[in-house]
Formats: sequence, structure tokens, C-alpha cells
Amino acid sequence: MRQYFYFLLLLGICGCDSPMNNRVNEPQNKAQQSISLRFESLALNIKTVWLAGPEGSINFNNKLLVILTNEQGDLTDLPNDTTLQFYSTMPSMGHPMDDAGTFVRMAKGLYLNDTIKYNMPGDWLNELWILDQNFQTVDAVRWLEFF
Ligand SMILES: [Cu+2]
Repeated sequence: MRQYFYFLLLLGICGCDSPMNNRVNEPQNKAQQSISLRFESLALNIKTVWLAGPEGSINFNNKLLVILTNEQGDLTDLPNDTTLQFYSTMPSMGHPMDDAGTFVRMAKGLYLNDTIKYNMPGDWLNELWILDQNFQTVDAVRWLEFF
């Protein structure tokens, strides 16, 4: 009976400090080095890769590579007369990022933005837009990251 009591006590102590409990307390949207997304209306697959960052510091230059592929999985460029634009806001505080930077086409289907700056650490709702010549949104995706 006493052994059983100690067993329960031990179980209780371990339960309070178990890895499972820690996991629940962690943010659910941690920064990921790479995310797969999709521009639905254009049927373009997107893979984002952070080559530097993400870091929530005004002094850090984040670098985001965007890889575009078609339905066959082949690298493909943006549709004619469109541009790729990054944007991000902090939902919990209602303010935008510091610098959305500019995408440069490196090669077919490869677009690099190496001047992305966030003001502070926390939750960031990142967005990628495809814009036409009149800066109207042709397609867009959003994803939340915490860093
Ligand atoms: Cu903020």
C-alpha cells in the first residue's frame, strides 16, 4: 500500500514537469525555415525558405527565397506583367513591419528578397502578394509565424 502511494506521488511530480506540459505552453506557430503554400487562382505552388532569419530585430536583414513551381512541379516564373510583394503585420499589436523589401528574380522560378526587416519579436502574419501592373492583387497567401 505504501509502495502504491509513493508510486502515485512520483507520477504526480513527474506529471507536473513532463515534456507534454511544456509543449502545450509553447507558441503554436513557431518560425519555420521552409513552408509550402499555394497561389490557388494561379495554380502556382510556393515554397518559402528563410536564408537568414526570421528575426524580430530592426537591425537584422531577413532573407526570404520564394520558389515557384507549376502543377508538374517544374520551376516557373510569375505570370507576365505581375510582381511578387512581401508584407507582414503584427496582429496582436496592429502595426506593420519595418521594411517589406523587394523581390529580385534570381533564376527561373526563384525570387529573393534580402531586405526584410521586422520591428520587434513576436507574432507576425506574413503575406505574399502577386500584383498586376495597377498594383491590384491577383493572388495572395498568408501564414502566421512566431519568432
Ligand atoms: Cu508589435
